[in-house]
Amino acid sequence: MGTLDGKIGIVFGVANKRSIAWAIAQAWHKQGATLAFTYQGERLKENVEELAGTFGSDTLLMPCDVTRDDDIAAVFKTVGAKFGRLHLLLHSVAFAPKDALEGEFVNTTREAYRIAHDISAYSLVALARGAAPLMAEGGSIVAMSYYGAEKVVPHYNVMGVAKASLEAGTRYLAYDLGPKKIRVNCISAGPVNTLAARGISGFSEMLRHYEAHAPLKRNVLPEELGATGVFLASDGAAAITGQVIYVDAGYQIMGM
Ligand code: NAD
Ligand code: 0WE
Repeated sequence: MGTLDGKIGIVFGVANKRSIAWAIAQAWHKQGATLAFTYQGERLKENVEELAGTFGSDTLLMPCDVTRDDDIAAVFKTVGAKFGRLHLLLHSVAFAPKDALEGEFVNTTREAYRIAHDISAYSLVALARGAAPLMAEGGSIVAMSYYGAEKVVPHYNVMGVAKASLEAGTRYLAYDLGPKKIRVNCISAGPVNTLAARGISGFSEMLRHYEAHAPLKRNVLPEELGATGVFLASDGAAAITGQVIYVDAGYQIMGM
């Protein structure tokens, strides 16, 4: 007996076993959800195949570069053909060109700004629009955000501006899709050691900073993001939409 028995979901953003998307997918699966996965490109296909394969050899797996409208259309066409409906969608995708995360925000190029917003923020709108017609029984859309959306985190730069757009987009989508009983929320996670975090200089210092300053005096665990993902997907969260839920060991409440 799982909280998500009978639910069908799709997961965007698994790159490897450390991905936040994989932690949430595992938690959804444990609660009984049937899941489909997408991967960004051939480079990641094998990884995702191996992980998704642990849920059964007939797990639906599709390529999807979220900057490509035809990829997105093909994904929802295939989900529609295989399942005919959808209840859950996880957006766990972000990218900004490396240079934009190293120098000063004031030097962000038009192109880096465009790319960061296209991949990290606009994609939620495109995916929600593709999913909505399949969510005829209602649904839950969950996206991953970070504190740099609301306060300055040095070097997070254009990603912080893109996450602010993702969070505002979540509220406008929640308004549009609410009448269809589709909820849209963000999980704002504390730092987690993933592929996207690894390349960041000073990342281990950031983990130590959270340990020292967060009320819980520790970092967040991937399985705790999974548990919050299950809650937001479940009927327990039936009246929660348009929100940003902090899963950050309490760091966000601090003023100093
Ligand atoms: P990750 O590298 O495992 O996941 C990022 C994913 O984005 C990858 O699967 C990658 O393939 C995908 N992606 C990038 N460009 C894409 C494109 N054009 N089309 C399709 N997919 C694309 O790293 P992660 O830390 O698990 O990141 C997942 C989400 O969590 C991101 O939104 C990130 O901003 C957010 N987040 C991460 C942390 C952290 O500290 N790791 C904290 C808070 C929020
Ligand atoms: O959202 C993120 C990281 C997203 C990300 C990571 C990369 C690294 C490789 C987006 N684009 C790229 N581009 C690359 O070329 N996080 C919340 C993790 C993160 O990234 C930071 C952080 C934290 C936390 C960057 C600077 C400061 C803090």
